[in-house]
Amino acid sequence: MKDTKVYILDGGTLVIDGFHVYWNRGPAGEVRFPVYSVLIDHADGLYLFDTGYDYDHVMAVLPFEKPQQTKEQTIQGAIEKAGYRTQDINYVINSHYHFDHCGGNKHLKEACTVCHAAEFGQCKCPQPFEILGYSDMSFHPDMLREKAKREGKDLPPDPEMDVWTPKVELLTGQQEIAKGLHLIETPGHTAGHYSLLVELSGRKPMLFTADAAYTRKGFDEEIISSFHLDPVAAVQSIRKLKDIALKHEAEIFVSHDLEQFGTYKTAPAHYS
Ligand code: 5PN
Ligand code: ZN
Ligand code: ZN
Repeated sequence: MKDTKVYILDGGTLVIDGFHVYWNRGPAGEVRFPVYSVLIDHADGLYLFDTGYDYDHVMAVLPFEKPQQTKEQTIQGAIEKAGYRTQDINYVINSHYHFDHCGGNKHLKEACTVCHAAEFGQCKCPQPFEILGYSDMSFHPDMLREKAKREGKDLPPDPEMDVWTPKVELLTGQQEIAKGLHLIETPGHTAGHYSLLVELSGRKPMLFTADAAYTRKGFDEEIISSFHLDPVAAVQSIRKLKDIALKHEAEIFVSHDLEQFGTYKTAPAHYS
C-alpha cells in the first residue's frame, strides 16, 4: 500500500481580540492568526480536512477580522500549490461548520463531504451567540436559501450554487474513516466538533486539534476560546486530546497559532 502524505495548506490570516483567543484571560489586543486546511493523499483517495475561509464572505460579514488572503492561499490556489487539482479531491471532512473551516467547500462540488451529525443539526438553528460563527452556509446552498428565507431576504438565483446539492455523510462517535485516519469527537467549541489523528509510516502521528485548541498555550493551559457552545465540554475535549496525544506519542497541530504555524511544513512540502 502506498504511503500516506500530509500537506498543510496555508489559507491566509484573520484578526480577533486576545480575549477571544484566551477566554476570560486575554490579554486584550489584536491577534492575527493563520487559517489552514490539511490535504491527505491516502491509498483510499484524496481527503481534505477543512477548507478555510472565503475572503468575500469575511469582507461582507466580518470585515473587522481584516482578512489577508493571496490567490495562492485560496483553497484552489493552495491545492494547486501542493501539486493536486481541486476536482480530484474525493472527501471533504469539516471539523465543524464555522466560516473559517468551510468557506472553500463550494469549490469542491465533486467531493463527498463528511461532518459530525450534531454539527449539521446545530448550524441550522444556532444559538444567538453562534450566528456569526455559522454565517457562511455556502457549503450547502439549500440551507443557505432556507436561512435567507427565515431572515426575510430574497436571494437572487445563482447558477453556480443552485445546481448543486452536496453529498453529506454524517457521523457520530470516534471513527477510523480510512486506515490510519481517525476522527475524534471533541465537542464544546461547537456541538459536533471533530479533531483528526493521522498515522504515518515514517514519523510520529499528527494530531490536528482544529478549534478544540486555537493555540499551543491554550492547549497546554486548558484555556478555550471565547467562541464555544459548552465551555466545560470544551475543556474536557482538550484533556481528551492530551490523553490521545500521550497514548499515540502524537505531535500536536493547533488551529490558529501564528508562532506554531511558522514551525509547520506547508505545501508543497509534505509529511509522510
Ligand atoms: C475567527 C472567528 N471569528 C468569529 C467567530 C465566531 O463568531 O464563532 C467562531 C469564530 C471564529 O473562529
Ligand atoms: Zn470554530
Ligand atoms: Zn477556527
